[in-house]
Amino acid sequence: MSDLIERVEVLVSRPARNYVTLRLTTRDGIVGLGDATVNGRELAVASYLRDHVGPLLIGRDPGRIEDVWQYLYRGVYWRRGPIGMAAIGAVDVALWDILGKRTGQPLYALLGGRVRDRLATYRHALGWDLPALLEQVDAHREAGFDNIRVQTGVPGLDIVYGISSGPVYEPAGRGAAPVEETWDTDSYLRHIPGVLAAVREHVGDSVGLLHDVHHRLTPIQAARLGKAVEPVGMYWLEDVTPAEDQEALRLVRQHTTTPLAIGEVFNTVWDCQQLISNRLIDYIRVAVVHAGGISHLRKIFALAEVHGVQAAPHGPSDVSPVSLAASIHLGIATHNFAIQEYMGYPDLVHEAFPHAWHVAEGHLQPGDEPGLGVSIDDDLHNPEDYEPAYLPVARRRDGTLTDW
Ligand code: EZ4
Ligand code: CO
Repeated sequence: MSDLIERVEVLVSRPARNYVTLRLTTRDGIVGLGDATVNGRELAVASYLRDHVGPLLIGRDPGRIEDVWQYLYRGVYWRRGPIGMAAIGAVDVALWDILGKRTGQPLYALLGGRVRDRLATYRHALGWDLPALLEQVDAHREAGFDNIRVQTGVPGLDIVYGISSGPVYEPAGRGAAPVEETWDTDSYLRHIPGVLAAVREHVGDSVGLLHDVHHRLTPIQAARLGKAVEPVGMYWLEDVTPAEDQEALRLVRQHTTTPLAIGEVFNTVWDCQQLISNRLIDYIRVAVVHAGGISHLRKIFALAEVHGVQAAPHGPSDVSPVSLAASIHLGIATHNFAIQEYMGYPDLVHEAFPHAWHVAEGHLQPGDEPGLGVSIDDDLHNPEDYEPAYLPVARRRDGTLTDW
């Protein structure tokens, strides 16, 4: 049959930063793309795809999207985890892309059609001190964005998550080993409520303010922070405690009405089943690339919808324009989708993955090209460019390793 999968390619490349991209081609020449980038573990997922998944896809019907998902998930016996789920997610997205192109429909049309005219997004403002931070906040507001994530330096620390010396933040550092940062929770907790209050004072009431705590607090510290910032009226606090301890959020919840978001490191619905069904969070942050693709995210978001939890996927620069496209199509077609993070990309990334999705009036639009509406400029995906790059690690002042 002319529509079976004929070619499986895994591209490891570095257009400004490392990406792992899956390209499936059918016998009649339809191409589907998927993103399998796991920041700092790129070659592991590339091998998983090349050595173990690719050979199983050749000659398979790309229209059996759910069956392929179940085959790759249940058929492997060793389930879950970021590497396997990113690989399955890449295959799933590529199959949806093929279906869109075969039927001539943009992906959102196949996912049930638009439920909204435009998709809310938020941008990042970062500054070591308040004046630098407010400058970036103002720049985003002038560009038409109403929701802004604010991250800032902490007195006494030299490097802080989410901040860089230049205007563009890239979490992964090039080199053979992770950068080590020093972290001090007490200094952070003394400093951050005042910063968030000052930003609120500056922008007035109509701007959504978000802040990422990056898994660094104990439950009672997180509860204190949540209470302290209640007068600020935050859109959310993100990742206040280490993500694998689902019960931790119950304690936080009992103490504060500040909305809670978590989940960028989750890989399956089973990682957030309790959080969602017990209504311990307000926003679930799973990303298409890291939680099994469009098919699995739809299940997570459906469970969330039943329990009044909203979808708000992770969207840093290490989520490639391919996964971001998938997320935008899903967002425009999913009722309980609240907001899509959009950190932005260096220019070279936009050129390496020409895409129909775009920003219009401070919101995201999927565009109307068939499938994901993303292609690849092969000249900008050179395997020789790959360089090891790792996310940092953090230690407390006494040298103990802590969550980064
Ligand atoms: O640390 O993308 O909300 N965004 C984040 C990110 C993550 C990195 C991990 O690869 O927390 O910056
Ligand atoms: Co985050």
